[in-house]
Amino acid sequence: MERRKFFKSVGLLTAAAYIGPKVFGNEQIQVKAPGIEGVPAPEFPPLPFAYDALEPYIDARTMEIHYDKHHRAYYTNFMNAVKGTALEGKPLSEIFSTISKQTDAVRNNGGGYYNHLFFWKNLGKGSSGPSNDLSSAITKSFGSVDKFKETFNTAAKTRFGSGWAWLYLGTDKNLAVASSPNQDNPLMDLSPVKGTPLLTLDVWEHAYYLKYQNKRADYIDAFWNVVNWDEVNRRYQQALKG
Ligand code: MN3
Repeated sequence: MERRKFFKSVGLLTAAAYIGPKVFGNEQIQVKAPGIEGVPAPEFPPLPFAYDALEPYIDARTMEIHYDKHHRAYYTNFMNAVKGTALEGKPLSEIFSTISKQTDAVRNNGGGYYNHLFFWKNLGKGSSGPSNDLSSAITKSFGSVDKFKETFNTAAKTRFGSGWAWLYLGTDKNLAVASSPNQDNPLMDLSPVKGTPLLTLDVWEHAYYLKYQNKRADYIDAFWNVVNWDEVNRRYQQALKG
């Protein structure tokens, strides 16, 4: 089974369920559902592709440091921040819905843990593009798919300092684009933009500096070559039901 289809069939709702190991070609990886929509995984979840899978658009060295150092630190610090508290074992969506009452450690590291899990899953090569349903919704909200990309690019380019760009389904069931500072996201109660995230891009310098240095715009343009639209389409269908 092709890996993307495998992940799709596994779904994300069985948060801590152990599924692996599975062999994909020559590559053996431990597969666990990553807890994006459930409780935090008991172990740091695997990257769903090899470090060099997104070359040349996102280089292997950046992916390795980004996943194994930055993301892992958010995971570890988040797990330590909730250990022994009422938040331990709670679904991330529930924690985010009361994040204004939590510590900075929970907000920053919980956001960092979740946002990167979410980001990895919307990266990959070989998907064809938005589904007919998603294309129609994009056209309704932005005028066209190209205009949507321009809007998203502007949000990503103009986020001052560190943060994320998002396509999300708003509470009015319309698509919208926004950026968030630091490790905030549209699931957080204190976020000025609220909704169900569908696609994200990390615009922290650690996400692109080794290859692109100060040229954030070039990294943003390259990103469109490695969007896993199959995952974005799946999230859209799921968000409509939610
Ligand atoms: Mn990052």
